[in-house]
Amino acid sequence: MESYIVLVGTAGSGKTHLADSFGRWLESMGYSIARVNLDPAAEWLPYPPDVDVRDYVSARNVMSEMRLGPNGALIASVDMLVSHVEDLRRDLSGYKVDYFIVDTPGQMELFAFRSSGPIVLDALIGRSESVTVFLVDPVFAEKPSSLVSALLLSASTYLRLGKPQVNIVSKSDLLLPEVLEFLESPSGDNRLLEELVSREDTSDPLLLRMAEVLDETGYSGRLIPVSSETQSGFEQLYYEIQKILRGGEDQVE
Ligand SMILES: Nc1nc2c(ncn2[C@@H]2O[C@H](COP(=O)(O)OP(=O)(O)OP(=O)(O)O)[C@@H](O)[C@H]2O)c(=O)[nH]1
Ligand SMILES: [Mg+2]
Repeated sequence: MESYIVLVGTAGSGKTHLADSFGRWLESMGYSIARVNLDPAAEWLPYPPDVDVRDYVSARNVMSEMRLGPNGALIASVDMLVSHVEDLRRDLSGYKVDYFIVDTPGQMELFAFRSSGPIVLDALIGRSESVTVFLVDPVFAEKPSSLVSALLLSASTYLRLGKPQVNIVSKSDLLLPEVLEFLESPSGDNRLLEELVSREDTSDPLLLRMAEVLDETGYSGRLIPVSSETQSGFEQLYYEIQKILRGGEDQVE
């Protein structure tokens, strides 16, 4: 049965390039994939989407027809997608593939945090298995305090979408060596808190407590550095996806 890999992250975090590059990597490993563009505002995509919401709703048209700004048009477009769920399901059913890779809108707060985004996503996924891949932009990985904020956003996305989630730091080819080293280090008990205290002079009780909570819950423990440019980290990403979807079978060494 096919599985859905849903790419979510802040604007410009690299979702679209990951859909392209990770899709190509999966194909090179012998899996069949189809790419789904769920972004009604996408202007240009590096991959030809197999299923494309812009066949039904285009944010650009909504913007001029309804005289809305870009954010209002995206909100209206995602709302309008709800009435095209059956069309999209029919399009998806034309593909018998191992994985559907779903590229989502850049303004994630207008997608994941409003009601229609998760409704559309759930309707498309149906009873299939799915995993959310949350992309942390490398800009948010430079400082431990920024990483705390990024992981809280990830956790809040997880609570909104309600699907098992893998967290990655995208564009890892741009990461400073010390940041990469931290991400690749074995996860200790107080990993993020220790990094925060050793690298930043902070006594903000909320920040320290949040770092502690992320450590206690294990949420700070698995953050895979991944690059769509070099395809580095793809094996580990695939391994984590498999662990969720199939309980660890079919792993790439
Ligand atoms: N160096 C480097 N740049 C990347 C990588 N992935 C994406 N980028 C660049 O980051 C920018 C944003 O990438 P996109 O894939 O469009 O990001 P997105 O999350 O789909 O963006 P929106 O849909 O507009 O929110 C582009 O300039 C990409 O070339 C990567 O792995 N390495
Ligand atoms: Mg995109």
